Amino acid sequence: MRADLGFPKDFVFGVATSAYQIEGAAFEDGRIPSQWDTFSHTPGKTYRGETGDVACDHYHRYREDVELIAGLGVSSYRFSFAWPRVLTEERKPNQKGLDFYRRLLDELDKHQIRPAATLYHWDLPQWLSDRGGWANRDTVGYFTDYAELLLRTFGDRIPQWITHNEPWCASFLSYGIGAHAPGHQDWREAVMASHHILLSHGEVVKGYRGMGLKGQIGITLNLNVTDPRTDSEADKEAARRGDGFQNRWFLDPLFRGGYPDDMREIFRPYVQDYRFIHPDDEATIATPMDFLGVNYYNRAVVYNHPADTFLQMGHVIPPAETMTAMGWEVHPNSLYRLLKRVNRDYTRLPLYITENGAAYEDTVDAEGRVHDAKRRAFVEAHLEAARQFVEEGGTLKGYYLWSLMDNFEWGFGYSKRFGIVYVDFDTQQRILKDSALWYREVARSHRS
Ligand code: IFM
Repeated sequence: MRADLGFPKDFVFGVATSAYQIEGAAFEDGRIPSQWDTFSHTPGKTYRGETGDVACDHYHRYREDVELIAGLGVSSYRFSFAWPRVLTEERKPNQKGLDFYRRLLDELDKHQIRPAATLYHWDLPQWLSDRGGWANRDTVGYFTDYAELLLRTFGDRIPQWITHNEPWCASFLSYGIGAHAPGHQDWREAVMASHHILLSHGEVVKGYRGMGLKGQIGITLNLNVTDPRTDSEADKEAARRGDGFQNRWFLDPLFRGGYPDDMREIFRPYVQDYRFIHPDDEATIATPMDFLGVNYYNRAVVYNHPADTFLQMGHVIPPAETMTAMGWEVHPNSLYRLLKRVNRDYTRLPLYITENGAAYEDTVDAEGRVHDAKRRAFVEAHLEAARQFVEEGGTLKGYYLWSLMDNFEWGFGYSKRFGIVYVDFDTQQRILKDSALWYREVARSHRS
């Protein structure tokens, strides 16, 4: 087995999770409801009505889980804080919730695992969702208060902070497409939400600087490569719209000081006017940060499709043999292309792949093993693409595999397994899949 993949010695290998997907204990120790509790408990919203009430029961099993992480030999762990766990509805700190994260950080310290913390991975407190959620500008202020509490409490012991995970999902998928909480289908709300999320990112970066903390702060975007189906001008234009929707709408304000004009025009019929973008907002969003987190799963191949009323764009369905269980095309070379593009067109800041991984149908065999050869091949090919990028002078500094363990995959409930550790959701038993055994070799030989 070729274990040392040849990354520079300071390259970070990690694993990633998020609070609502693994913690469970949804009603314990003062945690208040989030929009995902409400959404998952609403009939028809998630696969078989599954919820994150128990999930991986990580809230009670964090010690064992940190041991699992340590055993993998990775040097860093990316997790998210649950906003509804650490602040009450009266916006008072919830000590029991904070204590949980303190204990988690203690365990990570004990094993010398560097924490990378995401402030927001979609579990907006329900009471804020009731007031319009991210479509309401007031949420920006509530978010900065929440961030300040965590930065004051843990700022000196967490070296890497991610303000938001995947603003595209938290806005467009949640308020426009409606597949994620709060499940609205209103493009005005969606565009407003995207703006308020980015604005809140900028405000928190400013706050972080003001606190004089020594670590790094950035944001994680879910980016892709959008290819046209043919060389026709019409398909290329469709790909440009797809790219604007997925990538440029977020990258341009963060790194070029403003939203792209073509996308502003495309959204204009829905938003009516852009009065919700105040004069200084774009400057705030572009507040310099320390790194960019990139979540990469697949590329999109699109074509011009006038019947589609939103972007006049259709998606080509990839051949079945190239798909993961999510129906996403396996395309490692597009990770390389994406990183190249980010370095070339946007920034030479350090980049981290904050998520990459795959869902496949896993089964436990008679010996209690999970032979997930496809997942291992997926990760290996993507790491190879990443390594090529680094070798050519790219600014990539780390790779976080999504995910440490099988968990609540949002609308898909527990039906999609992304973990390198198998979770039996009846018994909460954890089993290292073959991909975990391989990743362990990679991480260990990198460290030694
Ligand atoms: O599980 C999600 C995660 O919460 C955000 N990024 C994509 C993953 C797989 O769908």
